[in-house]
Amino acid sequence: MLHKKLKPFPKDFLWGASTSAYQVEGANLTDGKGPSCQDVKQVPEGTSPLDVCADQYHRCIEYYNNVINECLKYNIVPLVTMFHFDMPAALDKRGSWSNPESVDWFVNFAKVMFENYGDRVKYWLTINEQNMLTLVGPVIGTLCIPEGCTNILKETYQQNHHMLVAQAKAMALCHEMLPGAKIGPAPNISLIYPNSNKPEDTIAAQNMNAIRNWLYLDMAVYGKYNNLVWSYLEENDAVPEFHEGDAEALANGHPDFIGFNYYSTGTVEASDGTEVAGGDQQNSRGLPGVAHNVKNPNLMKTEFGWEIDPIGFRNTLREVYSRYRLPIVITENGLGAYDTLTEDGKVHDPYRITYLREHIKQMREAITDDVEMMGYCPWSAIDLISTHEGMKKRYGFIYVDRDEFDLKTLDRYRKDSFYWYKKVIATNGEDLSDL
Ligand code: BGP
Repeated sequence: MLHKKLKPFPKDFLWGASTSAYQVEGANLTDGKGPSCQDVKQVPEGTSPLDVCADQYHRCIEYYNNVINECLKYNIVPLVTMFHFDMPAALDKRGSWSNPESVDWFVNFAKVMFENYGDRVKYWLTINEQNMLTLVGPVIGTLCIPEGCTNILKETYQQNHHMLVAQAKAMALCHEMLPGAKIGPAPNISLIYPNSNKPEDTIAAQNMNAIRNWLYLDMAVYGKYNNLVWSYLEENDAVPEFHEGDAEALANGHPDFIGFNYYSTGTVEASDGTEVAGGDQQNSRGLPGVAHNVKNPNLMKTEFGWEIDPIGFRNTLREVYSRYRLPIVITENGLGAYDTLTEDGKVHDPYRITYLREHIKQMREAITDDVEMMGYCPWSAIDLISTHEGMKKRYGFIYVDRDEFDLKTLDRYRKDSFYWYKKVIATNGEDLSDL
C-alpha cells in the first residue's frame, strides 16, 4: 500500500557492511592455515587466486581477535558468519558435507568460536547461502560429490540435510554457551515472481520459492521440511536420510533473527520439461518439471547481467517477515561493477549510490509495512574477490588498488559511496541525498 508517512529506522538499527574471509583476507596458507575447497577449486579463466585478495590478513595480525577488538574500539558491533563457502580441503577429502560426521565437525567448530570470541561477539550467523551451496554449488566451487555417485540430486540434498542439522545444533549450542548472544541463518533469499497470471505460472513460482527459499527458512525456524520441497524430493528419489537424533536436533534449533542476502528477485513460468538444473543462479534455465526461469523485462541489469529490483527487496522482506515473524538483518546487498581509480585518488561510483539508495528506500517502506528490521550490511565493506568473477567485479565502499593479476600498491581509497553511506549512517537512514 502507499504510505502517507514513512516510519523511521529503529534507533538501534545496525548499519554495517560485510565481507567474507576467503574473499578478502588472502594469506590462504599462512600461520598454519591449510587450503580450503576454494583454494583447490578450478579458478575461473582470467581470475586471480586467493593468496592475496585484499591482503586484509596482513593488516591485522593475530587476526580475528584484533578485528573484533578493533570493531569494538570504534563502537562497531561485530556480526560473525561461521561458515562462508570455505570447507577445509582436508575435510573435503573426507567427503565434505556428504559425511554425516560433518555435523560434528561444524558443531565442534562452533564451540571453538563461542569459546574464543563469545565474550565479545553477540551476533552470530551460521552458514552463508546454504541454498546456493545446494542449488549452484558447482558455480561456487563447493559441491563435493563422492566418486561413483549415481544420484547427484539425492547426494546434494543429503549434504543439505547435514548442514541443516549442523545449523540447528549450533544454534542450540549458542544459546547454551552464550545466553546473551543471538544467532540466525543467512541464506540468499529472492522472491520468485510468476511470469504471468496463468495459474500454472503461479504454481511454478510457488515451487521455486519453496525449493530456493522456504526450505531453508522453514527448517531454521520450524525445524520442518517444506511440504512442496519434500514432494519434489520424493518425486526425484532424493529424500535425505535422517540419522538418529536429527529430528530432535532440528526441533531444538531456534534462531533469534533471520539474516539473509538479497541481490534481486527471480521470475519463472510453468516448466516445459527442457530446463537444465544448476548453473549460475542468474542464468540457469530452471528446474526440470518444476519451473522455467525467464528474464524480467521490467528490470534493469548490472554490468554483470544481474537484475536490479529494489521493489522486489520490499516484496521479499514482507514475505519473509509474514512467514516467520522474526527480526531481519540483511547480511548482503550490493552492486558489482567495474570501478575506476582517478589520477587524484578518487572513485566516483554514483551507480552504487543509486543502487543502495533505492534499496534502502524500499527497506524503509517495509519498516512502514511493520516488517521488523534490525540491520543492513551491504556487500561489501571493501573490494574483494568475487566467487567466480575475480577482482574486476568490485562491490566495496573502499577501493583496493590492485588489478586481477597486477597487485599494484594494494592501497585503500574511499569511494564516493563511502562518504555517502557515512552520511546515511550518521542520519540513521534519514538523509539518502547525494553528497
Ligand atoms: C553472494 C556471496 C558472497 C559474494 C556475493 C557477490 O552470493 O555470499 O560471497 O560473492 O554473492 O557475488 P559474486 O561474488 O558472485 O559477484
